[in-house]
Amino acid sequence: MKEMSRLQQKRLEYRPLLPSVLRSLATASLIKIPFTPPSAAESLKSLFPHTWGKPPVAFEASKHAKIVEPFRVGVVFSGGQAAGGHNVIAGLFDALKELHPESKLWGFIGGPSGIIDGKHKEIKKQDLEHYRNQGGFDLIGSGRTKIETPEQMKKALAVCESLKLHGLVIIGGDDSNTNAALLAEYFASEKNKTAVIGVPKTIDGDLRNDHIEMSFGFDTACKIYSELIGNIARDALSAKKYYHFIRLMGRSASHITLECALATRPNLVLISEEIAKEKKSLKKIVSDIADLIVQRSIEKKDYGVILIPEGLIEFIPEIKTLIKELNVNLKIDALTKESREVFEFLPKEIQEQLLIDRDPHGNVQVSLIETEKLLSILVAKELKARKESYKAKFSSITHFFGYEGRCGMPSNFDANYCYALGCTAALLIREEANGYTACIKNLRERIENWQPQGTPISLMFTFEKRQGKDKPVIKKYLVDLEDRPFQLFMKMRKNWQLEDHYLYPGPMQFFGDPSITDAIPSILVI
Ligand code: FBP
Repeated sequence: MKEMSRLQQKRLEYRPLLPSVLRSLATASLIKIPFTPPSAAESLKSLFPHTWGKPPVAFEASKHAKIVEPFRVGVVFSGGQAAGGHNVIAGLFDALKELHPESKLWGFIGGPSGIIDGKHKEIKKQDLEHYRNQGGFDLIGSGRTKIETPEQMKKALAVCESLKLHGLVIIGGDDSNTNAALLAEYFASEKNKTAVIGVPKTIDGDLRNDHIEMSFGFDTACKIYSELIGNIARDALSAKKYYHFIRLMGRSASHITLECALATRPNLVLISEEIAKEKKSLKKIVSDIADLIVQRSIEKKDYGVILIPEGLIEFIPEIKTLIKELNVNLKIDALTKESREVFEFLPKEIQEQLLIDRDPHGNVQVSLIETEKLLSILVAKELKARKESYKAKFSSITHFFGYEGRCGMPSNFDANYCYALGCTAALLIREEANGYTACIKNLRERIENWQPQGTPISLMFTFEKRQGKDKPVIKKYLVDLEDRPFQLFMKMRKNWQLEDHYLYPGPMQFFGDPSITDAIPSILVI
């Protein structure tokens, strides 16, 4: 037996709560949901001739048990880790066994490249013994390879055929679910019977639409970051000498930052989507932060907490243009006059990050840019320039919270949600629902009322220009400035600036008062 902490052992005993319809899988029967085809229906029909036109489906308890043969299923993690992944596999495994005890499940190793290269292992009951309700993806690992090219699809097909798979479950974000739809279409065009099923995963919370209420992992990540932010706020309030600049993960959208802001009430919170809407320049952001620091100093408060979303840099108009230009040509000499000025305004270490850190396509790796350092350096400079009006000592500490939150033990919400997603994926395989994403609706309600559904992935598509071509994609859901969570934040934030209203959420709880242990993300509740 692997050594485990006491809490790990205790969590192994947790039995995820199930929506009532998933309590007897054999009798869960499929119902079709009427739908309105999206505006791009005609183009989608021609791109997905074999999989287009199917309706969303739901499951309801019936009196009749469906008799099935044993299932053979493959499962893969795609992309960044998110808490609860192992529970998707546990739910899938248990459901397949419940549907037929001789069913088998294989895990593809190291992400989608495991499918292409045929690297897999059978997952048995004892393999899951140490992984139920635990964080991480390490049972089978994950990766960022995409199954896109005709050669990759051909290889994936050959591997699925050799394993005689009835289903292939791809646990991933918007891009992975998009690729799942392309793979589903390819399999169908080759008359292969493997049903490709997506499962919505990403801590970023940007895989949300009319069909997907929330991606898994978001809740746990936000609870972990919020604990840390609360602890830092309390330290700031106690020591009264530091400004903490905290960057929070979330490649593009600011959902994590907004959720953590509502949970902890820092003094200042930047929301990328608002900055883009207001076309705020970097200089203006810096000067606004400096204004706040000066005002707080008058109140004898030379400390504070500032939250910065990871994606911010790409939402600042002039930096976006600079990055675009650097992606085309790495040379500073090739920059336009405006971008050159912006580049020169940046601190040396950020200039270096822009020039050195490149992804495999040669693009600037925006998520590696230390925006929290960028802002703290520029704010220090700005305050120095204001020495007539600002006499205090500005001391700052920078933090980046990212990997800390992706593999924590899943919250009760994520543990239950992921297990239900795994069971739903098994039901979709039983129904041969090729090209569907497993979804759970009514997440705001009591778990027994959660509604397992399947949505054709192509129904979530819109077209976006990618590398000059129109591509079907699942649109990333950014923070909606008109929506209630942002509106509520907007109403409260003024008070947080000068008065300190910090909240200390404390560590995530697994035992005790259900209003704490079973709390769901506030952006889902509001
Ligand atoms: P996914 O979209 O694959 O879920 O990953 C999201 C994320 O955690 C982002 O928040 C972050 O910017 C990125 O992954 C980090 O990627 P990597 O794990 O490759 O460093």
